[in-house]
Amino acid sequence: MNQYDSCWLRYERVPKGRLDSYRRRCLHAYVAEKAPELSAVRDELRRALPELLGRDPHFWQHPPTTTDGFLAIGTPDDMAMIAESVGTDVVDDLADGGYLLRSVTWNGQDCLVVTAPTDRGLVYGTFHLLRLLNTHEPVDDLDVCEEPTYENRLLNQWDTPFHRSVERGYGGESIFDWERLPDLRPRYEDYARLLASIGINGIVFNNVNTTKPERASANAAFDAFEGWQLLESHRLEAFTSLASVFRRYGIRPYLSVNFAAPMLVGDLDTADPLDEDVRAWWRAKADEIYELVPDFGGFLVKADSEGQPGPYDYGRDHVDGANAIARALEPHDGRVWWRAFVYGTHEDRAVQAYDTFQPLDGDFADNVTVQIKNGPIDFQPREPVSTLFGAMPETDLGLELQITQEYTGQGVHATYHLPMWNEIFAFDTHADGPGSPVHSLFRGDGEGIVGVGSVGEDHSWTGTYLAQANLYAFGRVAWDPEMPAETVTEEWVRQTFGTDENVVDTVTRILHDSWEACIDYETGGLGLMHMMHNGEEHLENHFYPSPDEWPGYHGATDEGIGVNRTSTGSGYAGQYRGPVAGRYESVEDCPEELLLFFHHLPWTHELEDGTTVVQRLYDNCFAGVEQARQLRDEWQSLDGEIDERRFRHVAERFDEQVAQAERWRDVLTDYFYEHSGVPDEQGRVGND
Ligand code: BDP
Repeated sequence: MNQYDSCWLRYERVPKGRLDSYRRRCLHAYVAEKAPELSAVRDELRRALPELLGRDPHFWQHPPTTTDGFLAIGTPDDMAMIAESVGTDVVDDLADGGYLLRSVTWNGQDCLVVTAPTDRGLVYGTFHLLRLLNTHEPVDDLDVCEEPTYENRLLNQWDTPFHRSVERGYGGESIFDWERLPDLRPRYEDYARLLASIGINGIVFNNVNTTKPERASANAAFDAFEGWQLLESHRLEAFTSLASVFRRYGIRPYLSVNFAAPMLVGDLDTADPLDEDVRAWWRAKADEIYELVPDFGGFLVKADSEGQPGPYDYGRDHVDGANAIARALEPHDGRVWWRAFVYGTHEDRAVQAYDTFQPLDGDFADNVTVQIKNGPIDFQPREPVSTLFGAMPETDLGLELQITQEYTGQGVHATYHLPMWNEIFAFDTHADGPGSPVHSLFRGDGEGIVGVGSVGEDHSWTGTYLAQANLYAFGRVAWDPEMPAETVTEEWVRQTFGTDENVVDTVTRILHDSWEACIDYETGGLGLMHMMHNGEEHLENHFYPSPDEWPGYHGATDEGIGVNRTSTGSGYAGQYRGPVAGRYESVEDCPEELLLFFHHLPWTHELEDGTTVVQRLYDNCFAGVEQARQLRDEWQSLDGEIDERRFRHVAERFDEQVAQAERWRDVLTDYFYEHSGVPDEQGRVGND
């Protein structure tokens, strides 16, 4: 038995009602031979079917000649039965990753077919079928056709190699033991299974910070960024074993690299992207990697940001930097994911990414993707969407979301990110006129969705069991951003905690209400942000309230609060397309939940319903705590309905979350009172 949790891949005995139909179609199975992905499919069925069906299935070595029904998994080319019962054309038309599930009658017997044009699609199709069995859905009339919305669905693992730590990771130390490669741990395969089961098709194994930034040299939390070493030849050789684990699940391996690698790993005295020796170094390095790992996906680069080296060090720009590396990968079908998370000279950091990257539209090489965080600041509980979305039509773009809860309660709070992501995806950018939601972008070749990962050595993988839902939901939205939130969440709950309707409803409700609660007690709402402590200790950093530390982000003065990002302020609002810019520019039209992100307003400014800004902030802080208590009580109501281990673990974290929410409320409301001098109308603040 695993010493760690199975997350949503726990296979438990199916109840009687469904068992007959499942057994009829699945107790004989044939999985085509050939690709490594198909051996992974076979392994998964061997794990799952005996548990689900209470019987060992018979795996046929050849296409079955049985008179019983059977489960057939393969491409139409692999098996005549598949080609004849489903048809070759309909399968061939599917995108990479797409698949079909069908119940068919073959030789008078009830059978099931999982088919796809590619082996990766067969992996996804198998996991989809197992999800149906695991959640007791009917399969007698199955006709499922799925294709991923985005070509690239990538996980960014912020692990710091050789130190087993994970930057912004709250699930314990890293699961990856680089020192011991090529030796493998069972956990690697289980991680690959989890990722493949939700459609992830690429993983960047190491932190975007690949070297210790100068600025942080005295900061213990940033002690050891040495990911750049992964490009050393002996490390790359060891890396092949890890890559092969993920390959079986259709997941392409990637590495974060240091822009100065030609100097750090090689012995050049420059990393100038226009220098011929530098270009030759990257070419040789790429050739070496692809010789070892033919399906290598490419490099992720954080350049000229937070102490990481970059093209500016040589008077070059981001196009020069990205293209030089991309050219080396191009013959191998590799890609550079170049991050747009940069700082600059602007006092308002929100302005920077657009200002730096938008003018470069059209100049990046075909195999460069510019990877952009969802908002202009940094994974705050709520931000407006980045102004770069839809603003670089000639450039491949990637959307970066944070799965890990850096600013949303870390390994303690239940904060479900799916409602936030759905808000982002639904936002109308007006990039192509009205009706250009964020989810319609990132769909081209070379584009996609990226999630900053959350797993670690903890039994729960993610630090707290409920945070597994964020990883699950990320994979599902990266597959289909228009899937209703209830569908995604209920899928997760049913697989994770069972199909009891009360449990499903309660956990779903807890998750869906959790994000708004966090926004309220951590910010007061109205678009405020970044009032957290920036401590030395990893687990303190961005966890506790400390509104004094970064006044620039929320703009509190004795007169008012908020940051003027209109044309009379930093001008950030003007970076959006016309109608969006107009809405944000105007105090009257700006949506209330972002009001203070765009406007600096007097504390007593009246909102639409007549409440003053400061009163709304008080009210929200108190409401957030009430909501956190409510979430805790709802969880408590599940005592006895969920296994003791997970029940208690989450219950204890809810106790801490409530205490922490109260602390946030008290610190923030005191701070608002201190600056505004306006007491709370209900006598809760400033009336003593
Ligand atoms: C911030 C994190 C920091 C990351 C940085 C990044 O606090 O640890 O290195 O973003 O995205 O959110 O590069």
